[in-house]
Amino acid sequence: MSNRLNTSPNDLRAFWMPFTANRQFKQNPRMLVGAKDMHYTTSDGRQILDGTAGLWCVNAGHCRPKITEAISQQAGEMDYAPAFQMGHPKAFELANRLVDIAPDGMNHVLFTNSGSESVETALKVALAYHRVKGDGSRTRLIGRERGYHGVNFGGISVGGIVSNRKMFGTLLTGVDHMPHTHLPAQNAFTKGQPEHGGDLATELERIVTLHDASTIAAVIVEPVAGSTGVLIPPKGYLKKLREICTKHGILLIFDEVITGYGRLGSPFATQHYDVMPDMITSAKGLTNGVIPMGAVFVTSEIHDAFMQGPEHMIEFFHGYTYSGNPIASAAALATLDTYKEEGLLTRAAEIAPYWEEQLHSLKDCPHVIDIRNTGLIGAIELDPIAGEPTKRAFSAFLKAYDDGLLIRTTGDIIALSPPLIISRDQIDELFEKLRKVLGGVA
Ligand code: PXG
Repeated sequence: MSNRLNTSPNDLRAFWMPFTANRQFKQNPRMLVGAKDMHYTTSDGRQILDGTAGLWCVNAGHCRPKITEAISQQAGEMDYAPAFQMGHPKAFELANRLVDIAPDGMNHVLFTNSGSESVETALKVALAYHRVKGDGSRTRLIGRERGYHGVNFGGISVGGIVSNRKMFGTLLTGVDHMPHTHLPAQNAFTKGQPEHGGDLATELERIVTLHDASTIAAVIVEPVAGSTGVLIPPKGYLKKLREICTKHGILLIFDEVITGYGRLGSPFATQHYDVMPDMITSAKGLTNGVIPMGAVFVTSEIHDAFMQGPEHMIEFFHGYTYSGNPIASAAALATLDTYKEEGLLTRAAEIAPYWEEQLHSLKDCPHVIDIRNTGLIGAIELDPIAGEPTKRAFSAFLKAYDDGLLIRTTGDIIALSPPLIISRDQIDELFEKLRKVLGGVA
């Protein structure tokens, strides 16, 4: 006997979809069945221009041959190897290749399977680091309002998106939050880094004074906050955070799940903003989104602090069945090859001025109250419909999909983050379509 609610093969009820209005979706599903380079193909045979690199992850564009081949070859050669107390060459090769593109000083990598797991891993490394250094009273973690650090308990605790937190009880204890940096009254329509808000970093001093530095393990922020609707760091803000953390012996974690692997025109935002954290969390673009994988970068100082005690002992009691999985490692190596061959880790820097100009040309479209950008990221904030927040942006999303363009929305903000291979003509096409969409939404 089947447990199925209905035996038809295309029954949509069994799959409880993530971060989706399930009932609305299932009434009128948007099904993607193919993808190549800058486009998806829908089940009704239409081409959709990918304005979001899937979910900020398909940085080299879709179905790139080298990555596809590497996966299929690895699947035939060795499908899986135990991740604990055993190794396989590709995971080591990948860690070395990642350290090569990472900021100087980020010399060690822990592998995970997602951005959420990278965040949990980094938070745990931070707590354990202080403890192995004999500073075990440093247990507090500091995040930021509107921050997104995935959906696991550590991540939602330090995160600051209310709807992701409010259903789940008391979360981790000993967490505090800095204020977000969204200051539309002062910064609306800024190109690149806003002038106002850098001094908000000093709020961290206030939090340190309140709790005392001796209780604080780490501060985690996204260099550019993505999911909350693209908040670019105000001038001087990240440097100031770094100074305060250094002064008080607090670890600084940059969550680069979105900004990593070329999104801003440098391999990492850390290099783009020239501010060095103690750890970097990453995922998404690491494998071009093709296979789940994340990586956490740590400095030698952190790594070496654990490498003590009897040599037969496990130094850090943490890891996943799939940490450094062979097929994921093969996919990531081929992704890094593709990025290198096509200069994609720096391409956003070349195309960003054109992107910025075209994006800001939508300033006069109906309902637009702010536009912001950095690298190959853009956001268009719409005036919400009175009493019906999120509805206007969501109808723009539906209309864009009908018109052959994939965008993301969060609240009443449209977020754009196309694959880094996008051409100028495709940028023109994207904004022409979006102009039409904005002209048509109520
Ligand atoms: N940290 C950051 C900064 C992220 O943006 C995660 C952690 C979690 O990654 P995983 O792989 O566990 O989902 C993210 C994920 C969007 C959107 O459209 C953003 C994310 C995921 C899905 C959609 O804003 N970011």
